[in-house]
Amino acid sequence: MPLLKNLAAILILPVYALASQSAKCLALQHSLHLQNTTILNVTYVLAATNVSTPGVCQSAAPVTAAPLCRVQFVINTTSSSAVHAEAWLPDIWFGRFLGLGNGGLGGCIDYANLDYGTSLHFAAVGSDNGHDGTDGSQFLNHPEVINDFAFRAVHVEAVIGKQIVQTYYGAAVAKSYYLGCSTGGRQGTQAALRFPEDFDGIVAGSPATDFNHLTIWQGILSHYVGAPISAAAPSPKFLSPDVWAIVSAEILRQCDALDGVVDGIITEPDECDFRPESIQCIEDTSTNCLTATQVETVKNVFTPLFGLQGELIYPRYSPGAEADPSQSQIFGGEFFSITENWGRFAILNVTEHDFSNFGLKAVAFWDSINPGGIATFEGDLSAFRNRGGKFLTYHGRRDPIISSTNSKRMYDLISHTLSLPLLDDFYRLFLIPGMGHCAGGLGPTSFGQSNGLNLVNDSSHNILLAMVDWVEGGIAPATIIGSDVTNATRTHCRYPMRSVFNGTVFVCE
Ligand SMILES: [Ca+2]
Repeated sequence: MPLLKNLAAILILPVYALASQSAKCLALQHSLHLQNTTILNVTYVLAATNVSTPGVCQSAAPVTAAPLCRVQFVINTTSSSAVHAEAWLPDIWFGRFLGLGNGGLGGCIDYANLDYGTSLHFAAVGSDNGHDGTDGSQFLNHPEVINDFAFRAVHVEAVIGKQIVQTYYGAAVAKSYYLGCSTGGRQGTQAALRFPEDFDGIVAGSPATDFNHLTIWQGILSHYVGAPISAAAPSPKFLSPDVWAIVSAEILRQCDALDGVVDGIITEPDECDFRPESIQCIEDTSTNCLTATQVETVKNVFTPLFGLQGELIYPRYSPGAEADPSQSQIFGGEFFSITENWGRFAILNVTEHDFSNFGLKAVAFWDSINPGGIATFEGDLSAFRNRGGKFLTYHGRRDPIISSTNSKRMYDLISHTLSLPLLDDFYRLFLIPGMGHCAGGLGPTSFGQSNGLNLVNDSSHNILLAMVDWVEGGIAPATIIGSDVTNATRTHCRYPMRSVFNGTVFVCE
Protein backbone atom coordinates (compact mmCIF):
# COMPACT_ATOMS: atom_id res chain seq x y z
CA MET A 1 0.00 0.00 0.00
CA PRO A 2 1.60 3.28 -1.05
CA LEU A 3 2.15 5.50 1.93
CA LEU A 4 1.01 8.50 -0.03
CA LYS A 5 -2.56 7.32 0.06
CA ASN A 6 -2.43 6.57 3.77
CA LEU A 7 -1.18 10.01 4.59
CA ALA A 8 -3.75 11.66 2.41
CA ALA A 9 -6.45 11.00 4.95
CA ILE A 10 -4.63 12.68 7.81
CA LEU A 11 -2.77 15.53 6.14
CA ILE A 12 -5.37 16.84 3.75
CA LEU A 13 -6.36 20.42 4.43
CA PRO A 14 -9.76 21.26 5.79
CA VAL A 15 -12.05 22.05 2.90
CA TYR A 16 -12.31 25.77 2.41
CA ALA A 17 -14.61 27.45 0.01
CA LEU A 18 -12.63 28.34 -3.10
CA ALA A 19 -13.37 32.01 -2.57
CA SER A 20 -11.77 32.09 0.85
CA GLN A 21 -8.81 30.04 -0.40
CA SER A 22 -8.34 32.52 -3.20
CA ALA A 23 -8.40 35.43 -0.76
CA LYS A 24 -5.89 33.67 1.45
CA CYS A 25 -3.62 33.14 -1.54
CA LEU A 26 -3.81 36.71 -2.77
CA ALA A 27 -3.15 38.00 0.74
CA LEU A 28 0.38 36.56 0.46
CA GLN A 29 1.26 39.53 -1.74
CA HIS A 30 1.42 41.66 1.40
CA SER A 31 1.60 39.23 4.31
CA LEU A 32 4.95 37.63 3.47
CA HIS A 33 7.94 39.39 5.01
CA LEU A 34 10.96 37.31 4.14
CA GLN A 35 14.64 38.14 4.37
CA ASN A 36 16.09 39.61 1.16
CA THR A 37 12.98 38.50 -0.68
CA THR A 38 10.47 40.43 -2.76
CA ILE A 39 7.11 38.95 -3.69
CA LEU A 40 6.62 39.78 -7.37
CA ASN A 41 3.21 38.35 -8.09
CA VAL A 42 0.61 36.12 -6.49
CA THR A 43 -2.20 34.47 -8.41
CA TYR A 44 -4.79 31.88 -7.53
CA VAL A 45 -5.13 29.42 -10.41
CA LEU A 46 -8.69 28.19 -10.19
CA ALA A 47 -8.74 25.52 -12.91
CA ALA A 48 -6.39 23.68 -15.23
CA THR A 49 -4.90 26.13 -17.71
CA ASN A 50 -1.69 27.43 -19.22
CA VAL A 51 -0.03 30.25 -17.34
CA SER A 52 2.41 32.73 -18.82
CA THR A 53 5.98 32.52 -17.60
CA PRO A 54 8.70 35.16 -17.18
CA GLY A 55 12.18 34.97 -18.67
CA VAL A 56 13.53 33.77 -21.97
CA CYS A 57 13.26 29.99 -21.50
CA GLN A 58 9.60 29.52 -22.37
CA SER A 59 6.50 31.65 -22.62
CA ALA A 60 3.84 29.43 -21.04
CA ALA A 61 3.49 26.46 -18.71
CA PRO A 62 0.61 24.07 -18.03
CA VAL A 63 -1.02 23.91 -14.62
CA THR A 64 -2.96 20.68 -14.25
CA ALA A 65 -3.16 20.40 -10.46
CA ALA A 66 -5.41 23.42 -9.91
CA PRO A 67 -6.70 24.92 -7.79
CA LEU A 68 -3.39 26.19 -6.52
CA CYS A 69 -1.74 29.36 -5.31
CA ARG A 70 1.16 30.56 -7.46
CA VAL A 71 3.73 32.80 -5.76
CA GLN A 72 6.45 34.40 -7.90
CA PHE A 73 9.31 35.91 -5.94
CA VAL A 74 12.93 37.00 -6.12
CA ILE A 75 15.61 36.39 -3.49
CA ASN A 76 18.54 38.82 -3.51
CA THR A 77 21.37 36.45 -2.63
CA THR A 78 24.03 39.21 -2.73
CA SER A 79 24.23 42.80 -3.98
CA SER A 80 25.15 41.43 -7.42
CA SER A 81 23.03 38.27 -7.68
CA ALA A 82 19.43 37.18 -7.37
CA VAL A 83 17.38 33.99 -7.67
CA HIS A 84 13.93 34.19 -9.25
CA ALA A 85 11.63 31.44 -8.06
CA GLU A 86 8.05 30.22 -7.92
CA ALA A 87 6.11 28.35 -5.27
CA TRP A 88 3.08 26.38 -6.43
CA LEU A 89 0.83 25.60 -3.49
CA PRO A 90 -2.01 23.17 -4.20
CA ASP A 91 -5.28 23.35 -2.27
CA ILE A 92 -4.92 19.68 -1.45
CA TRP A 93 -1.57 19.51 0.35
CA PHE A 94 -0.07 16.46 2.03
CA GLY A 95 2.38 18.41 4.21
CA ARG A 96 5.34 17.86 1.90
CA PHE A 97 7.78 20.32 0.33
CA LEU A 98 9.45 19.64 -3.03
CA GLY A 99 12.48 21.62 -4.20
CA LEU A 100 13.44 21.40 -7.87
CA GLY A 101 16.68 21.75 -9.83
CA ASN A 102 17.70 22.84 -13.30
CA GLY A 103 19.44 21.56 -16.43
CA GLY A 104 22.62 22.30 -18.35
CA LEU A 105 23.91 25.79 -17.63
CA GLY A 106 20.33 27.07 -17.18
CA GLY A 107 18.74 29.38 -16.05
CA CYS A 108 15.15 27.97 -16.49
CA ILE A 109 12.49 27.38 -13.82
CA ASP A 110 11.43 23.70 -14.02
CA TYR A 111 7.75 24.33 -14.73
CA ALA A 112 7.13 20.76 -15.87
CA ASN A 113 8.04 19.42 -12.46
CA LEU A 114 6.26 22.20 -10.59
CA ASP A 115 3.21 20.76 -12.30
CA TYR A 116 4.28 17.17 -11.54
CA GLY A 117 4.99 17.88 -7.87
CA THR A 118 1.72 19.67 -7.28
CA SER A 119 -0.16 16.86 -9.06
CA LEU A 120 1.19 14.59 -6.30
CA HIS A 121 0.12 17.19 -3.68
CA PHE A 122 3.56 18.51 -2.81
CA ALA A 123 4.05 22.24 -2.28
CA ALA A 124 6.63 22.67 -5.03
CA VAL A 125 9.27 25.36 -5.50
CA GLY A 126 11.56 25.86 -8.49
CA SER A 127 14.06 28.59 -9.29
CA ASP A 128 15.97 30.00 -12.24
CA ASN A 129 19.26 28.94 -10.65
CA GLY A 130 20.36 32.54 -10.35
CA HIS A 131 20.18 33.62 -13.98
CA ASP A 132 17.75 33.79 -16.85
CA GLY A 133 18.50 31.70 -19.94
CA THR A 134 20.04 28.48 -21.17
CA ASP A 135 23.74 29.35 -21.33
CA GLY A 136 26.55 30.64 -19.13
CA SER A 137 26.95 34.14 -20.56
CA GLN A 138 25.71 35.75 -17.33
CA PHE A 139 28.59 34.21 -15.37
CA LEU A 140 30.99 36.70 -16.98
CA ASN A 141 32.34 39.08 -14.30
CA HIS A 142 29.67 37.85 -11.86
CA PRO A 143 31.18 35.35 -9.41
CA GLU A 144 28.10 35.57 -7.21
CA VAL A 145 25.90 34.46 -10.12
CA ILE A 146 28.21 31.45 -10.40
CA ASN A 147 27.79 30.82 -6.67
CA ASP A 148 24.02 30.78 -7.11
CA PHE A 149 24.43 28.25 -9.93
CA ALA A 150 26.99 26.11 -8.13
CA PHE A 151 25.32 25.74 -4.73
CA ARG A 152 23.14 28.58 -3.48
CA ALA A 153 19.98 28.68 -5.58
CA VAL A 154 18.62 25.35 -4.34
CA HIS A 155 19.50 26.28 -0.75
CA VAL A 156 17.66 29.60 -0.75
CA GLU A 157 14.77 28.03 -2.65
CA ALA A 158 14.45 25.56 0.24
CA VAL A 159 14.88 28.09 3.06
CA ILE A 160 12.57 30.77 1.66
CA GLY A 161 10.22 28.28 0.01
CA LYS A 162 9.48 26.52 3.28
CA GLN A 163 8.62 29.85 4.93
CA ILE A 164 6.16 30.67 2.16
CA VAL A 165 4.58 27.22 2.51
CA GLN A 166 4.28 27.60 6.27
CA THR A 167 2.68 31.02 6.01
CA TYR A 168 0.15 29.89 3.42
CA TYR A 169 -0.98 26.68 5.08
CA GLY A 170 -0.48 27.80 8.67
CA ALA A 171 1.52 24.63 9.32
CA ALA A 172 5.20 23.82 9.07
CA VAL A 173 6.43 21.53 6.32
CA ALA A 174 6.34 17.96 7.64
CA LYS A 175 8.94 16.52 5.26
CA SER A 176 11.00 18.09 2.51
CA TYR A 177 12.14 16.51 -0.73
CA TYR A 178 14.23 17.38 -3.75
CA LEU A 179 13.89 16.22 -7.36
CA GLY A 180 16.31 16.97 -10.18
CA CYS A 181 18.30 15.43 -13.02
CA SER A 182 21.58 16.17 -14.84
CA THR A 183 22.62 19.58 -13.49
CA GLY A 184 19.68 18.99 -11.15
CA GLY A 185 21.34 15.75 -10.05
CA ARG A 186 24.52 17.65 -9.28
CA GLN A 187 22.54 20.30 -7.39
CA GLY A 188 20.89 17.59 -5.28
CA THR A 189 24.28 16.07 -4.50
CA GLN A 190 25.62 19.50 -3.60
CA ALA A 191 22.64 20.04 -1.28
CA ALA A 192 23.41 16.82 0.59
CA LEU A 193 27.10 17.79 0.90
CA ARG A 194 26.71 21.45 1.84
CA PHE A 195 23.24 21.88 3.32
CA PRO A 196 22.34 18.53 4.86
CA GLU A 197 19.37 19.97 6.77
CA ASP A 198 17.56 21.31 3.71
CA PHE A 199 15.99 18.05 2.51
CA ASP A 200 14.90 14.81 4.16
CA GLY A 201 14.92 12.97 0.84
CA ILE A 202 16.88 13.81 -2.31
CA VAL A 203 16.23 12.24 -5.73
CA ALA A 204 19.22 13.21 -7.87
CA GLY A 205 19.28 11.67 -11.36
CA SER A 206 22.06 11.34 -13.95
CA PRO A 207 24.14 13.76 -11.91
CA ALA A 208 26.74 16.06 -13.45
CA THR A 209 29.10 15.40 -10.53
CA ASP A 210 32.85 15.99 -10.87
CA PHE A 211 31.62 18.85 -12.99
CA ASN A 212 34.92 20.39 -14.13
CA HIS A 213 36.30 17.02 -15.22
CA LEU A 214 32.99 16.13 -16.86
CA THR A 215 33.00 19.27 -18.96
CA ILE A 216 36.70 18.87 -19.84
CA TRP A 217 35.97 15.29 -20.96
CA GLN A 218 32.99 16.42 -23.05
CA GLY A 219 35.11 19.08 -24.74
CA ILE A 220 37.92 16.61 -25.45
CA LEU A 221 35.38 14.11 -26.84
CA SER A 222 34.20 16.73 -29.30
CA HIS A 223 37.84 17.34 -30.28
CA TYR A 224 38.31 13.61 -30.88
CA VAL A 225 35.94 13.91 -33.84
CA GLY A 226 37.76 16.99 -35.12
CA ALA A 227 35.55 19.82 -33.87
CA PRO A 228 34.99 22.40 -35.07
CA ILE A 229 33.95 20.88 -38.39
CA SER A 230 32.55 22.81 -41.30
CA ALA A 231 32.12 22.23 -45.01
CA ALA A 232 35.16 24.42 -45.50
CA ALA A 233 37.17 22.62 -42.82
CA PRO A 234 36.35 18.92 -42.87
CA SER A 235 38.30 16.51 -40.67
CA PRO A 236 39.32 12.93 -41.41
CA LYS A 237 38.59 12.22 -37.72
CA PHE A 238 34.89 13.00 -38.12
CA LEU A 239 32.17 10.33 -38.18
CA SER A 240 28.93 11.20 -39.91
CA PRO A 241 25.67 9.79 -38.48
CA ASP A 242 25.84 7.02 -41.10
CA VAL A 243 29.29 5.99 -39.92
CA TRP A 244 28.21 6.11 -36.26
CA ALA A 245 25.39 3.74 -37.26
CA ILE A 246 28.00 1.29 -38.53
CA VAL A 247 29.84 1.61 -35.22
CA SER A 248 26.64 1.08 -33.21
CA ALA A 249 25.70 -2.02 -35.18
CA GLU A 250 29.15 -3.50 -34.56
CA ILE A 251 29.02 -2.62 -30.85
CA LEU A 252 25.71 -4.48 -30.58
CA ARG A 253 27.13 -7.40 -32.56
CA GLN A 254 29.98 -7.68 -30.09
CA CYS A 255 28.18 -6.83 -26.83
CA ASP A 256 24.36 -7.04 -26.96
CA ALA A 257 24.28 -10.75 -26.11
CA LEU A 258 26.66 -10.44 -23.14
CA ASP A 259 23.59 -10.03 -20.90
CA GLY A 260 21.84 -13.06 -22.36
CA VAL A 261 19.25 -11.23 -24.43
CA VAL A 262 19.64 -9.78 -27.92
CA ASP A 263 17.40 -6.74 -27.50
CA GLY A 264 19.54 -3.75 -28.48
CA ILE A 265 20.30 -3.02 -24.82
CA ILE A 266 23.75 -3.51 -23.30
CA THR A 267 22.89 -4.08 -19.66
CA GLU A 268 26.46 -3.55 -18.42
CA PRO A 269 28.40 -1.36 -20.87
CA ASP A 270 31.46 -1.45 -18.61
CA GLU A 271 31.87 -5.10 -19.62
CA CYS A 272 31.74 -4.31 -23.35
CA ASP A 273 35.35 -4.54 -24.55
CA PHE A 274 34.50 -3.17 -27.96
CA ARG A 275 37.13 -3.57 -30.70
CA PRO A 276 36.54 -1.20 -33.64
CA GLU A 277 39.39 -2.72 -35.68
CA SER A 278 36.87 -5.30 -36.85
CA ILE A 279 35.15 -2.68 -39.01
CA GLN A 280 38.26 -0.97 -40.39
CA CYS A 281 38.29 -0.85 -44.19
CA ILE A 282 40.66 -3.34 -45.71
CA GLU A 283 42.35 -3.16 -49.10
CA ASP A 284 39.88 -1.91 -51.69
CA THR A 285 36.70 -1.87 -49.58
CA SER A 286 35.38 1.57 -48.74
CA THR A 287 31.76 1.12 -47.73
CA ASN A 288 30.29 -0.04 -44.42
CA CYS A 289 33.68 0.38 -42.81
CA LEU A 290 35.88 2.94 -41.04
CA THR A 291 39.15 4.49 -42.12
CA ALA A 292 42.15 3.90 -39.89
CA THR A 293 41.80 7.49 -38.64
CA GLN A 294 38.14 6.94 -37.76
CA VAL A 295 39.05 3.75 -35.91
CA GLU A 296 41.46 5.81 -33.82
CA THR A 297 38.66 8.32 -33.13
CA VAL A 298 36.39 5.54 -31.92
CA LYS A 299 39.11 4.01 -29.75
CA ASN A 300 39.70 7.40 -28.13
CA VAL A 301 35.98 7.89 -27.45
CA PHE A 302 35.68 4.53 -25.67
CA THR A 303 38.83 4.94 -23.55
CA PRO A 304 38.75 6.59 -20.10
CA LEU A 305 40.29 10.07 -19.97
CA PHE A 306 43.61 10.00 -18.14
CA GLY A 307 45.57 13.08 -17.09
CA LEU A 308 49.14 14.17 -17.72
CA GLN A 309 50.35 12.05 -14.79
CA GLY A 310 48.26 9.07 -15.86
CA GLU A 311 45.53 9.68 -13.28
CA LEU A 312 41.91 9.02 -14.15
CA ILE A 313 40.15 12.28 -15.03
CA TYR A 314 36.79 10.86 -16.09
CA PRO A 315 35.41 7.42 -17.08
CA ARG A 316 34.94 6.44 -20.67
CA TYR A 317 31.93 6.96 -22.89
CA SER A 318 29.53 4.01 -22.60
CA PRO A 319 29.35 1.69 -25.63
CA GLY A 320 25.77 1.86 -26.85
CA ALA A 321 25.28 5.50 -25.87
CA GLU A 322 26.63 6.62 -29.25
CA ALA A 323 23.34 5.36 -30.77
CA ASP A 324 21.25 7.90 -28.83
CA PRO A 325 20.26 10.85 -31.06
CA SER A 326 21.45 13.30 -28.40
CA GLN A 327 25.04 12.16 -29.00
CA SER A 328 25.19 14.84 -31.70
CA GLN A 329 25.53 17.44 -28.93
CA ILE A 330 29.07 16.14 -28.41
CA PHE A 331 29.84 14.42 -31.72
CA GLY A 332 28.02 16.74 -34.14
CA GLY A 333 31.15 18.63 -35.10
CA GLU A 334 30.89 21.68 -32.83
CA PHE A 335 33.07 22.14 -29.76
CA PHE A 336 30.76 21.08 -26.92
CA SER A 337 28.75 24.16 -25.97
CA ILE A 338 28.69 23.67 -22.20
CA THR A 339 32.46 23.22 -22.10
CA GLU A 340 32.84 26.32 -24.24
CA ASN A 341 30.48 28.39 -22.07
CA TRP A 342 31.83 27.17 -18.72
CA GLY A 343 35.44 27.60 -19.85
CA ARG A 344 34.94 31.05 -21.28
CA PHE A 345 32.56 32.70 -18.82
CA ALA A 346 33.25 30.93 -15.52
CA ILE A 347 36.82 29.62 -15.62
CA LEU A 348 38.66 32.16 -17.80
CA ASN A 349 36.18 35.04 -17.35
CA VAL A 350 36.72 36.35 -20.88
CA THR A 351 34.36 37.28 -23.68
CA GLU A 352 36.26 35.36 -26.38
CA HIS A 353 38.55 32.34 -26.32
CA ASP A 354 39.94 29.97 -28.93
CA PHE A 355 39.35 26.38 -27.79
CA SER A 356 41.06 24.76 -30.78
CA ASN A 357 44.01 23.65 -28.60
CA PHE A 358 41.86 22.66 -25.62
CA GLY A 359 43.18 19.58 -23.86
CA LEU A 360 44.53 18.00 -20.69
CA LYS A 361 46.39 21.13 -19.64
CA ALA A 362 42.98 22.47 -18.63
CA VAL A 363 42.63 19.93 -15.82
CA ALA A 364 45.02 21.48 -13.29
CA PHE A 365 43.87 25.01 -14.07
CA TRP A 366 40.15 24.27 -13.95
CA ASP A 367 40.65 22.33 -10.71
CA SER A 368 42.48 25.31 -9.20
CA ILE A 369 39.68 27.74 -10.07
CA ASN A 370 36.71 25.41 -9.39
CA PRO A 371 34.24 28.30 -9.50
CA GLY A 372 31.72 28.25 -6.71
CA GLY A 373 32.99 24.84 -5.62
CA ILE A 374 31.13 23.45 -8.63
CA ALA A 375 33.08 20.17 -8.73
CA THR A 376 30.68 18.28 -6.43
CA PHE A 377 32.97 15.31 -6.10
CA GLU A 378 33.45 14.77 -2.39
CA GLY A 379 32.48 11.69 -0.47
CA ASP A 380 31.72 13.01 3.00
CA LEU A 381 27.96 12.69 3.27
CA SER A 382 28.21 11.91 6.98
CA ALA A 383 26.27 14.98 8.11
CA PHE A 384 23.41 14.16 5.73
CA ARG A 385 23.44 10.51 6.77
CA ASN A 386 23.61 11.31 10.49
CA ARG A 387 20.56 13.60 10.35
CA GLY A 388 18.57 10.75 8.75
CA GLY A 389 18.69 12.04 5.18
CA LYS A 390 17.90 9.62 2.36
CA PHE A 391 19.41 9.82 -1.12
CA LEU A 392 18.23 8.10 -4.30
CA THR A 393 20.14 8.44 -7.53
CA TYR A 394 19.79 6.78 -10.92
CA HIS A 395 21.69 6.82 -14.18
CA GLY A 396 20.87 5.56 -17.68
CA ARG A 397 23.47 3.16 -19.06
CA ARG A 398 22.94 4.65 -22.53
CA ASP A 399 23.47 8.26 -21.44
CA PRO A 400 25.11 10.10 -24.37
CA ILE A 401 26.03 13.21 -22.33
CA ILE A 402 27.23 12.05 -18.87
CA SER A 403 28.86 8.64 -18.39
CA SER A 404 26.85 6.44 -16.02
CA THR A 405 30.14 4.89 -14.94
CA ASN A 406 30.79 8.16 -13.12
CA SER A 407 27.82 7.47 -10.86
CA LYS A 408 29.45 4.18 -9.83
CA ARG A 409 32.64 6.18 -9.21
CA MET A 410 30.72 8.63 -7.01
CA TYR A 411 29.19 5.74 -5.06
CA ASP A 412 32.62 4.22 -4.53
CA LEU A 413 34.05 7.59 -3.44
CA ILE A 414 31.34 7.96 -0.78
CA SER A 415 31.77 4.34 0.26
CA HIS A 416 35.53 4.75 0.72
CA THR A 417 35.21 8.12 2.44
CA LEU A 418 32.67 6.84 4.97
CA SER A 419 34.34 3.41 5.30
CA LEU A 420 31.03 1.77 4.47
CA PRO A 421 31.14 -1.13 1.98
CA LEU A 422 27.47 -0.57 1.22
CA LEU A 423 25.58 2.68 1.45
CA ASP A 424 22.15 1.03 1.46
CA ASP A 425 21.02 2.59 4.75
CA PHE A 426 20.92 6.09 3.24
CA TYR A 427 22.16 6.15 -0.38
CA ARG A 428 20.99 3.99 -3.28
CA LEU A 429 22.10 4.15 -6.92
CA PHE A 430 19.88 2.55 -9.56
CA LEU A 431 21.52 1.85 -12.91
CA ILE A 432 18.99 1.87 -15.75
CA PRO A 433 19.96 -0.29 -18.78
CA GLY A 434 18.97 1.29 -22.09
CA MET A 435 18.03 4.70 -20.68
CA GLY A 436 19.44 7.85 -22.28
CA HIS A 437 20.08 11.12 -20.49
CA CYS A 438 17.54 11.34 -17.63
CA ALA A 439 14.78 9.64 -19.65
CA GLY A 440 13.93 7.75 -22.80
CA GLY A 441 16.24 5.47 -24.72
CA LEU A 442 15.40 1.80 -25.11
CA GLY A 443 13.23 -0.38 -22.88
CA PRO A 444 11.14 0.34 -19.80
CA THR A 445 12.86 3.49 -18.55
CA SER A 446 10.00 5.48 -17.03
CA PHE A 447 9.78 5.39 -13.25
CA GLY A 448 8.32 8.71 -12.21
CA GLN A 449 11.66 10.52 -12.38
CA SER A 450 10.05 13.52 -14.07
CA ASN A 451 6.78 14.88 -15.33
CA GLY A 452 5.17 12.59 -17.93
CA LEU A 453 7.19 9.55 -16.80
CA ASN A 454 4.86 8.44 -14.02
CA LEU A 455 3.19 5.60 -15.90
CA VAL A 456 2.33 3.53 -12.80
CA ASN A 457 1.43 5.65 -9.80
CA ASP A 458 2.84 3.65 -6.89
CA SER A 459 6.06 3.57 -4.92
CA SER A 460 7.41 0.41 -6.53
CA HIS A 461 7.27 2.11 -9.96
CA ASN A 462 7.81 5.76 -9.00
CA ILE A 463 11.12 6.86 -7.51
CA LEU A 464 9.70 10.02 -5.91
CA LEU A 465 6.94 8.05 -4.18
CA ALA A 466 9.55 5.44 -3.23
CA MET A 467 11.48 8.22 -1.53
CA VAL A 468 8.35 9.27 0.38
CA ASP A 469 7.93 5.71 1.60
CA TRP A 470 11.57 5.60 2.68
CA VAL A 471 11.54 8.95 4.54
CA GLU A 472 8.11 8.65 6.13
CA GLY A 473 7.67 4.92 6.44
CA GLY A 474 11.20 3.60 6.71
CA ILE A 475 10.66 1.38 3.67
CA ALA A 476 13.74 1.61 1.44
CA PRO A 477 13.28 0.71 -2.22
CA ALA A 478 15.02 -2.59 -2.98
CA THR A 479 14.40 -2.10 -6.70
CA ILE A 480 12.70 0.37 -9.02
CA ILE A 481 10.42 -1.02 -11.70
CA GLY A 482 10.62 0.84 -15.00
CA SER A 483 7.71 0.89 -17.42
CA ASP A 484 7.09 1.96 -20.98
CA VAL A 485 4.02 2.93 -22.94
CA THR A 486 3.47 -0.68 -24.07
CA ASN A 487 3.15 -1.70 -20.39
CA ALA A 488 6.42 -3.62 -20.57
CA THR A 489 8.38 -3.51 -17.32
CA ARG A 490 11.90 -4.19 -16.14
CA THR A 491 13.20 -4.37 -12.59
CA HIS A 492 16.12 -1.98 -12.17
CA CYS A 493 18.84 -2.87 -9.69
CA ARG A 494 20.72 -0.91 -7.10
CA TYR A 495 24.48 -0.82 -7.34
CA PRO A 496 26.53 -2.90 -6.67
CA MET A 497 23.87 -5.52 -7.41
CA ARG A 498 23.72 -6.60 -11.02
CA SER A 499 20.88 -7.06 -13.47
CA VAL A 500 21.01 -10.72 -14.48
CA PHE A 501 18.81 -12.58 -16.96
CA ASN A 502 17.47 -15.75 -15.32
CA GLY A 503 16.13 -17.24 -18.54
CA THR A 504 12.77 -15.52 -18.21
CA VAL A 505 13.29 -12.02 -16.82
CA PHE A 506 16.05 -9.78 -15.51
CA VAL A 507 16.52 -10.06 -11.75
CA CYS A 508 18.89 -8.36 -9.31
CA GLU A 509 21.74 -10.39 -7.84
CA1 LIG B 1 21.11 -7.23 -24.48
